Amino acid sequence: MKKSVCAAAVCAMLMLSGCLSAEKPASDVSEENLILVGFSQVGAESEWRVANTENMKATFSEKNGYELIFNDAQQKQENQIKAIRTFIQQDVDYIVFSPKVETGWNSILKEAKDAGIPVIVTDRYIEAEDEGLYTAYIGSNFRQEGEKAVAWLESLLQKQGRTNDTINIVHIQGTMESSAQIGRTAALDEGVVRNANWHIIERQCGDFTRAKALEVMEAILEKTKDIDVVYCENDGEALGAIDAMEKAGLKCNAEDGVIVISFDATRLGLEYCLAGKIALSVECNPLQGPYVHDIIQKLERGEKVEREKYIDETQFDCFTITQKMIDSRPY
Ligand code: GZL
Repeated sequence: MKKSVCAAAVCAMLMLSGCLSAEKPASDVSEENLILVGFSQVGAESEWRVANTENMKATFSEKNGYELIFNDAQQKQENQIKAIRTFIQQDVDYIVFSPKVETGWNSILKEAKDAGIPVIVTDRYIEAEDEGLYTAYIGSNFRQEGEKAVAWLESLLQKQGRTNDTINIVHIQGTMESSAQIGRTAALDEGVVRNANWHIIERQCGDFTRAKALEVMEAILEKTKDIDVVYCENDGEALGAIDAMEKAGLKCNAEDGVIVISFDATRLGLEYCLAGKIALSVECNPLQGPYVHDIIQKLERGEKVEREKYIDETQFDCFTITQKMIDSRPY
């Protein structure tokens, strides 16, 4: 069932203006066959998020058989809830959303379920009181991303003969209660339990933004510069922390400076990796549109879909990254 109200309106307007004859649709894909998708995006807080938005818009284009209604929630869960309710009133074919935080979705998802509209959760996941509230989840295994970062840090410190040295860690967290923050934080906490010489001397929220991370890092540097590692939960935060540390005269370098750990592996983050300022950036893949497209196409054919899909991801470090690798990156 295709409900492309806007497209039909465009069609009517074109007919009235004489630009379109009644017998032929304006484009190859006939308007009434467009799949109407409502997408609620968290915001535009990071390079990662921008790449994710661009990929979703490129995927759900008219030439691919879709009409996309896009909403930017400006980092507010209440805006996402309002947007999803509007999608329901517009009777879209599918609701897709990247949830800012894990909780608080049951009621609005019940409304979508009662309206018979399938919901696909992307990027971050949610706690739902029953499985029927969403059809599929596509995103990243954030705990695993964190475990990759902690394992790499353990190995680096071992190579440097520092397994018995006191390691002072500053931890800059992402948006609190988002699954990306929960998973990446849990992995670090586990690493601290495993390594008695690791001490988290400061833990602040950088909200996945460069500006906030700069602010919190400047405040931390007022208190101490005895820092061995800064564990940032995305590249934007890493850049902000590096800005602050360099302003305070600290060197960011895995061999003889502060070790900066990051996530996302955006092109900008990898350029800092190549410059040796970010020691490690664990990839978090924002190109999720094609995965959502596959799910919708399967649902359109009445086929069963995988309920959870984690996207394959890799990692990049300052010792092995090359310009060629960066140039080949799609985001
Ligand atoms: C992770 C995503 C996070 C990124 C940040 O899937 O939700 O949000 O790591 C982004 O860059 O702001």
